[in-house]
Amino acid sequence: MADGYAQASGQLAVANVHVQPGIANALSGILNAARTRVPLLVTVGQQVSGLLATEPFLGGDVLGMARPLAKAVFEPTTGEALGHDVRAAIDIALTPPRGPVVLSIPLDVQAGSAPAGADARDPLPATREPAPDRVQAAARLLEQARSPVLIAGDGVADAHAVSALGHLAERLGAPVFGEPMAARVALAWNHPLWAGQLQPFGDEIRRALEPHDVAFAIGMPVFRLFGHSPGAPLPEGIRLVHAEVDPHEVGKNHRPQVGLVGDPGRTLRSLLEALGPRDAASADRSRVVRRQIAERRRRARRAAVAQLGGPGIPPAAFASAVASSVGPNDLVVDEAVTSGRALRALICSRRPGTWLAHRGSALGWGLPAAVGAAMARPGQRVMSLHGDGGLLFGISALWTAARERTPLALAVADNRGYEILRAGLEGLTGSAEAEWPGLRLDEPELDLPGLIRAHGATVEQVDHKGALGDAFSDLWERSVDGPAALVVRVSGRTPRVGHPLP
Ligand SMILES: Cc1ncc(C[n+]2csc(CCOP(=O)(O)OP(=O)(O)O)c2C)c(N)n1
Ligand SMILES: [Mg+2]
Repeated sequence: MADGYAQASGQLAVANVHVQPGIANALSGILNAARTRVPLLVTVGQQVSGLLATEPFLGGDVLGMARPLAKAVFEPTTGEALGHDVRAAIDIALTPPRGPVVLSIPLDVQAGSAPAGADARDPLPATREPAPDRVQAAARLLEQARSPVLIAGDGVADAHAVSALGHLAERLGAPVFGEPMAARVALAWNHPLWAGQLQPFGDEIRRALEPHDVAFAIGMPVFRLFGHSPGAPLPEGIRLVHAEVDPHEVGKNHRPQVGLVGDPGRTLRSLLEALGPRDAASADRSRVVRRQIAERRRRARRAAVAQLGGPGIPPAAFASAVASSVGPNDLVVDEAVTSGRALRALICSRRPGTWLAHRGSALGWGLPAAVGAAMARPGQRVMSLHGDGGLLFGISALWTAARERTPLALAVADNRGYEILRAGLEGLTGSAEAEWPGLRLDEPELDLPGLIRAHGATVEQVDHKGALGDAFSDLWERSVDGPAALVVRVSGRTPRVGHPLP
């Protein structure tokens, strides 16, 4: 919930959890926040310092548990140290690359006198400029490119640099791909140079980049992959410019021709300055690229529309109903896993601030994040998209939304199982027909409407295509002053994911 609140407000959010069991429970949320670079302060109670050596109930090595995931961890032993550590924790969480910081506070420190002068100061500004000679080198490479391509990560939206990215794409006449598993919108999905999101598999990335001779990746790791695939993600001979705020990422997986460490907004502005006005070659290229992208979008849309038929409510029909019911200003928080896959092709066009997605991979992020986002943006309608499996990991957030009367529309794609795992096993084994144990949620069948109702939300269920449009309008109407849910009984399988192991 704090994660969604921080993402939707653009500010630090604070979550407080109960001693060692609380941090154990919070680790998946800390993992999600770390992967999406969400600024969180997680405070956790700790046993009385003097008891810790005796391994008491509820206390222990809280920092050791959080250290591999959190950006930093603190456990002050005095009131003065507490004041210092709170300030340091907030600064670290908010300094790009942002992330969760854990502050464990022993009970005796909590009960001691309040630290003096603990007011937080303004966070450190993200003003880091990339080195000017590197900017010049990157500009030369991009200028001489026959066919440049841009790949934009979540860091672009984090740095409020989306329009600068659009200017660079126009300046170069280059298509813009989104990084795999992006959580944010790096360029409006209906921008004529937006080429769509890369898939998190090396061979699919390579195929997308193959026509190009220079790739400029900004605000992202190059690349965070989901699974094995044959060959490397970068085509042979392509030259890479990698711009990132985190120096650890530059050259970690692929050595760039030019590495730029700095704030993505400043990097883009410096590059645009170094490049100067657009030349005729870029303008020509831009026309060709726009045509190619428009044609590719038409093809993707046709392919998605072809999946709307068939018995029951296929996953694409769920996505299509969402695409039709969501307005340009509504915020979509997407953990629909397989059932949301066709959304982009079905023109649910999104611009920055209207879409958040699951990047951390610890299930159960979506519903709580949507509740937090709705609290942070009281004037904006929020729709949470969920699979039935993931819903079970975070359903208690619905009770909080009911209690706080948080307006929220929850659309659950109920395929009665963990479809992504079946599709992934099909990818690994090549077998579509195998029945894998433990992937179905239908024996006994879960009473999802009952479960939702028990948490204080209104709920309807829909199981035929013809009723979808009205059901989604009704969902928005029911969600005006509290949480409302629609359970969509989705049928049929989704395409395989991934490849067999070598
Ligand atoms: C905490 C956690 N446990 C297990 C997983 C593995 N996992 C990823 S997706 C998924 C199934 C999701 O099911 P559902 O939300 O119904 O979406 P569907 O795949 O059916 O579209 C599972 C179990 C995970 N990502 N996180
Ligand atoms: Mg499911």
